[in-house]
Parts: sequence; C-alpha cells; structure tokens
Amino acid sequence: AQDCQVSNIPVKEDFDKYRFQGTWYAVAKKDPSGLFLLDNVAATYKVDTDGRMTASAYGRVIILNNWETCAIMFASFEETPDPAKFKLKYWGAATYLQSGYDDHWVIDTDYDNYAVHYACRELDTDGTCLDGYSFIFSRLPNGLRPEDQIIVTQKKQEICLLGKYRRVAHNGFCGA
Ligand code: AZE
Repeated sequence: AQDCQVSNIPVKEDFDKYRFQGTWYAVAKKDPSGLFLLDNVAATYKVDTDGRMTASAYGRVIILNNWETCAIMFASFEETPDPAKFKLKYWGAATYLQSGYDDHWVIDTDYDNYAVHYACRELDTDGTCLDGYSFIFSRLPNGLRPEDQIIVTQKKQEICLLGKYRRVAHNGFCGA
C-alpha cells in the first residue's frame, strides 16, 4: 500500500538519461488544473555534449478565445541529487504559449517501450499532491504492449493516480 506522500513516491532507480533519449508519445495523461496539452502529445529528449538533458514537445492546445493550435514547446532540465528527479524549465516556441518550472520525475521506464512521468505542482498540507500532472509515454503512438500495461497500472497506483488518466489520441493534428 502507499500513503500518497509525494516525498515517498518511488522513482526509477539509476535513471539513465542517455537511454531515455529520443521520441516518446503520450498515450495517457492526468491533467493539472488550468490550461494543458489536450492530445497529440509527444516529446523528444536529448542529452547534449555537456551531458545536459533537453527536450522539445508538442501537443494540441486551445488558447485565447477557443483558438486551437499545435503548441511547440522547449525544455531544459536541471539535475537533482536523485538521477530520476529533474526540474523542468519550459517555454513555448510562441510567446502566447505557457512557460513554467515544474518537477519532472521519471517514475519508471524500460527505455524501449514505456515510461511513467510525474510532476506535482502543489503540495497539500498533508504532504499529498494537491495539483499535479502525469504522462504515460510509449515509444509507439498507438499504445502500450499488454505486458507494459500491467507494469504501468501498478505504477499509477503507486503514485496515487490510478483511475485519473485519460487516453491521449494521436490523429495527426500536430503533423505526426
Ligand atoms: C513534457 C515533456 C518534456 C518537455 C515539456 C513537457 C511539458 C509541457 C507542458 C506544456 C504546456 C503547454 C501549454 C500551452 C498553452 C512534460 C510533456 C515541455 C506542460 C499549456
């Protein structure tokens, strides 16, 4: 069982940012409050020659007065003492998109098929997460293999978000 304390959430042991590189397609997500990526979400991670992880991401958004567009986002990561826990500094290719500074935890991944991402934006007074978001990533846009789904379901439970996810459609809106 788990107590849902954010500080007790287990993350990927010995996370290897080099093996995590490349493109990941979001197949499910749990939204934070406020504006967020709707669907057609994918992220491409890279590690540059100085060992710094960066990413670009896209996703369909609706901003301003019901204007639908594909948000192109960029990110740089700050490392922390835990190799699976990063700080994500992100901004939009266009100024009307969102920018921010969030946690970026890799809860679990096998690097080749699935990854479970987690970010808590706001802690509640009891140490649980009051506002956060999470992505389930797959190397393939159309979903996870059944054997990965079993692991991912277990991880959703460990981060106290089981039942809170919605499927993320990929229908070519963002050109991929
Ligand atoms: C993430 C993968 C790594 C790179 C980035 C990510 C997060 C992006 C957002 C974008 C929000 C945009 C909005 C625009 C109107 C975690 C997917 C940048 C949170 C709401």
